[in-house]
Amino acid sequence: MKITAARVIVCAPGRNFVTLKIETDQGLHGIGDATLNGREMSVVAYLQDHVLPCLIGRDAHAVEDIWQYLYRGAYWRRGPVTMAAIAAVDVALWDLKAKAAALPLYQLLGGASRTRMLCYPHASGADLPELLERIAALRAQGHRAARVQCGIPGLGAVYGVRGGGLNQPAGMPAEQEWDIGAYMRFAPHMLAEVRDAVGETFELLHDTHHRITPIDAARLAREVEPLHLFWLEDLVPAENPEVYRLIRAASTTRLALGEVFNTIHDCREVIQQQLIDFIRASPLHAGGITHIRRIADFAALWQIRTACHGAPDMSPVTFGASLHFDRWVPNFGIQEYAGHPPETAEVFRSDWSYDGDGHLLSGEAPGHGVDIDEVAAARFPYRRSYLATARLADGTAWNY
Ligand code: KDG
Ligand code: MG
Repeated sequence: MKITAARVIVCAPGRNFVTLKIETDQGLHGIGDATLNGREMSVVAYLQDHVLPCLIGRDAHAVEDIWQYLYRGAYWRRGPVTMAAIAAVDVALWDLKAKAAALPLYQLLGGASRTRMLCYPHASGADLPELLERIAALRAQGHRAARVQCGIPGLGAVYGVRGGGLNQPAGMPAEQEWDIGAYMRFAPHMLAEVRDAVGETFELLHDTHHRITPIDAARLAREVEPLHLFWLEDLVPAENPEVYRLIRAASTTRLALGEVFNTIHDCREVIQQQLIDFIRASPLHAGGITHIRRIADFAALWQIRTACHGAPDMSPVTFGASLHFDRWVPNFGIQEYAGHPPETAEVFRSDWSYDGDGHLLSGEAPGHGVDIDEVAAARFPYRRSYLATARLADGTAWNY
């Protein structure tokens, strides 16, 4: 099965998505996602200018060899742009291989390890009553877990709360004020109130989005320990993984990390030193199915579980591919299920489903089960947009 054509489709049905479509001489096509939120066009250029010309004429079944060729052959390894581009090719080729075999992708990975996948949607509120209402609505839909984020008294828009600044269209990136002290005073109280309202059996997750310091992170993890959270995510950036030792030593609150990791090398130290409990690497930003399998197997040695990043800024293609990975991976933990804007479904057709009981089903169609309608995609042209940015009250640039 030879690759005859490969092209990039950029569209914005609700938000920007970059999709790679690979066609073959067998009349089959495969789809991959190359969306890098706020930096979309850099991956488009990487693919169009440097990767796609090297794909034409290659054997589409040679998934591993093409991965190695793109990774080693570039000389300049790793990084979000490179790895998202390689991921798009890899996921499209796995899609093709599974379609050629007329099997759902999880069967090619080794078959199902489970029938359904525990998932967590997002719940947020400008204040606690609104957050509790939102959690109640999710519970009414059968959900058993939720990521809970809340507006912080004294601060304006914050990460994770609806209207909190994700992807401002065009113009300059929005700037939001951040205050570690205000967060540290409010977060333990907010999480305690939520735990009190939902009881012990509903799973609570919370994302700090890299915004506090190691010692504050250690304190937060210790203070919320009695609440038995499913996890605290991204307490501090992990460019220097050593800082997680301090947090780990302070408490037994479970920790999740890794949505911004690109390769197994980013994950190595936090896994090998047992500094986390869940690895958030996804088949988009960490080099496709071929590479996250390696990360998951490595994590399994330390009994660390997977939790694929499933934010709205990753296309339904990544979500479909993640669910097939989740269906197979022995050390599965949970799948993020943040959903997409309604227009997204006009462009992408997906065969996964929600079972009404807190779990996702991966679907049985050949491939990863997601396809793009290019005519519909053309109705939603790309618009430059950014994540918001954060500054402390004195003007210091901070982590968004
Ligand atoms: O582009 C950034 C988002 O993917 C990120 O903010 C989402 O932290 C996130 C999460 O846990 O879904
Ligand atoms: Mg996160």
